[in-house]
Amino acid sequence: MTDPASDPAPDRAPDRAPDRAPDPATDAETARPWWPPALAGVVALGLGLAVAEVVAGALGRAETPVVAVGEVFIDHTPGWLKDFAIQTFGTHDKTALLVGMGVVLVVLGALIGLLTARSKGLGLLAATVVLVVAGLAVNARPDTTMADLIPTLAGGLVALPTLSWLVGKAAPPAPAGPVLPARPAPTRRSFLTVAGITAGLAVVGAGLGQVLGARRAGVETSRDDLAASLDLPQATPPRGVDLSVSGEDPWRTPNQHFYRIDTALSEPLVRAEDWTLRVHGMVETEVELDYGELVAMGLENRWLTLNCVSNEVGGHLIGNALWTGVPIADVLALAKPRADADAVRSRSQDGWTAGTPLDVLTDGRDALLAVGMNGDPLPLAHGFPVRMIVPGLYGYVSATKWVVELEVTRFDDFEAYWTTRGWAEKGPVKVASRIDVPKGHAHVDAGTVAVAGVAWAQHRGIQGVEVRVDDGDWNAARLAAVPSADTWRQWVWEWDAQPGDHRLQVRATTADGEVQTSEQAPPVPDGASGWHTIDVTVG
Ligand SMILES: Nc1nc2c(c(=O)[nH]1)N[C@H]1C(S)=C(S)[C@@H](COP(=O)(O)O)O[C@H]1N2
Ligand SMILES: [Mo]
Repeated sequence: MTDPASDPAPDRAPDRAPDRAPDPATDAETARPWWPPALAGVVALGLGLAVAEVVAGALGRAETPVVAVGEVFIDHTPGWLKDFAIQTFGTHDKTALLVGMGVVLVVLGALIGLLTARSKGLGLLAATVVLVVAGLAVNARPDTTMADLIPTLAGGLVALPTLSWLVGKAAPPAPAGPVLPARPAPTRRSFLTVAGITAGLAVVGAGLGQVLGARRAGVETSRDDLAASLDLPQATPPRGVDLSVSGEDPWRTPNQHFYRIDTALSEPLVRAEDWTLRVHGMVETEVELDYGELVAMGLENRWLTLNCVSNEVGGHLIGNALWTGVPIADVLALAKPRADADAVRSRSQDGWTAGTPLDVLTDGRDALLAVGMNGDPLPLAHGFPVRMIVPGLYGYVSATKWVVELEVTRFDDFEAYWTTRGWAEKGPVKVASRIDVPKGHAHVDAGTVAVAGVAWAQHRGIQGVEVRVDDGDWNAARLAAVPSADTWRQWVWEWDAQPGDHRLQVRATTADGEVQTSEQAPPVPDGASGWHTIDVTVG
């Protein structure tokens, strides 16, 4: 394969059993297991990626090759695949993507290792192509500069020589001709080398954890300081909102149980001290606020229910919390939107955008730039330090997390993140209801059975919920109290359950008289509809 002079194999010839006739063909196969070069490729790639992570951590950059490729993948995922991922993995869709990327990386590393063993030139070329693709992915992310390429380059600078060296150890060049005996399999030495490298990798990985941890810790500290200084309220639910039917979700969703949906593979890490909000576009005066200035405008506390347009009928991509924040209308008023504007394009620190009707933000409803959630500063995953929350609109058109920019504009002049991917430009919440108790396909005892759940039509409110059994008459459920029209509302109906298989259905009516439609629609393009229906067995 390469220069035979570099092969020290002849020295080893005496090790060989003297009675065995040299057979280079079979020796080449038995003496060289396929896996050492493959493992070498995986280790080299892994080391390169680890180095990139560490360098990114040290530089305070979020765009590592893995994150960038993952995020580019997310941004280019067709709608149907995103829906499939959310349906299949729910809020674990990111874990699924990372596991999938891990598998692809292992296979890629192995293939590059094997290729390098066959031809060093081709192998290194393939590795370089991977590096360039990673660099292009980083470059494709919004707001990246040349400096964001440093982690990827550093990873490549380590991975390429490691690949060449490790594969050389794992698969030494073949003997030059049939007269030379094949050298014995270098399994022990290469194994030790690989093991050593892997151990080194583990150390690097631990270092990586430390560095990234430190950066995250800076943001966590910023958050802890605010927990002490912001004077957030106790998030005690008002009286009468919880019917406390066993098996039902609590009316107030604890932060750690609040669903999470976003396109960020690594949470944007923004310290409150570094945060600013720019309000610009079709305004009389551009405004820029820092965190202290925002909070000084006056904090309000509002119970608001947030849900995702991707939620299926009966789904759980919905939560209710006490949000603390400043009315968006107050901030917009500082900038004075021009009369011909009709939209606000909000932008997150990682470049995600939402388009919200300007009239919705200024019609007096409790649309907030929120800093607190259930009495705590916003959790990192829910948009620390500041996010938007607008009662009555799905999250994808209104609930921008890690928000840093409000651009007053016109719907005719832009498209927001999900609008370019087949979702509706406007996303008012559809009236919906869900049966939580009993569970679908449950077996329950005959007699009185509490059928219970929630209904929502944020900003319009729920005035009635009805349940029916086996296409029979509709029965009015008892409704819990609510502090405003902006939250979901619990309901319960006592069912005199007779033995047999039964079908339960629920529908809600809004305070302004709209009865929830039976017409089934999928989440795309503007939210699911239809009655939640479950089958239970009584006996
Ligand atoms: N920066 C950013 N904000 C975002 C998103 C996102 O991908 N990036 N997703 C939106 C969507 S689709 C929803 S449903 C809500 C979810 O908010 P949560 O994760 O706090 O529940 O956030 C919205 N805000
Ligand atoms: Mo969403």
